[in-house]
Amino acid sequence: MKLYFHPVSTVSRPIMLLAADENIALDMQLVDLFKGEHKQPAYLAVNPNAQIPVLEDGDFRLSESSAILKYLAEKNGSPAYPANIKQRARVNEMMDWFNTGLYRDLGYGLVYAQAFPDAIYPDAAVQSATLARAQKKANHWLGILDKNLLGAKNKFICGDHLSLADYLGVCILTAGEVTHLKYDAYPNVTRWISTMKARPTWAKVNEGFYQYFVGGYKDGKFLGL
Ligand SMILES: N[C@@H](CCC(=O)N[C@@H](CS)C(=O)NCC(=O)O)C(=O)O
Repeated sequence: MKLYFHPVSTVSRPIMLLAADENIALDMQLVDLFKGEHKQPAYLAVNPNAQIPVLEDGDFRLSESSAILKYLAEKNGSPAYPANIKQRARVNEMMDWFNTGLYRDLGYGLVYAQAFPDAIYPDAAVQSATLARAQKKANHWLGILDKNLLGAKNKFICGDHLSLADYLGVCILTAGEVTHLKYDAYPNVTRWISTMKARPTWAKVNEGFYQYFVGGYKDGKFLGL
């Protein structure tokens, strides 16, 4: 199987973590986002959305990180995607929760809206009003993650066992490190991120993310939470 990816990509990293943890063999095909390779005709033929990740399994091609995670997990009989339909539905629920509300407001609304030049509104008043709105919503989601979803008891998002939702969620939250987000006000979130970062595969999988993405923004000044 081949994975079109980039090491800094928030939604490639969960797939790389799953593959590393479960020894899933992937032929890693780097698409150089920094050079605009994803917008060239050769890659548009693979994914007209001009986005990574994309998985190829023979002549079957799949985009969307959440769908790729589930496909790989099912194919591999992964314990991170339980077969029990209610447990599986809970994992699906949490993946959607991260990927829609929290990612939209925290990732796109607060982090990327400050980090990516083409996402910054030229009008300073518009920029600050949209950031303020995203900041408020991001805090709303983080409060729920901290108190209701993780709480003091849960080691992982769906309880005692690691699931696909942890891989996806932690990569979205750590994207916040690009604009220096601090989750100190959310102790259960902080604990859960530490648990995920302590996994043996974390450092190697995330090497490129810290070097090229987080490292590139270390001197910036950004609105936090
Ligand atoms: N919903 C898609 C989002 C994919 C996505 O946003 N990919 C980013 C990298 S993290 C990308 O390719 N960005 C390039 C661009 O949009 O120009 C997924 O989950 O796979």
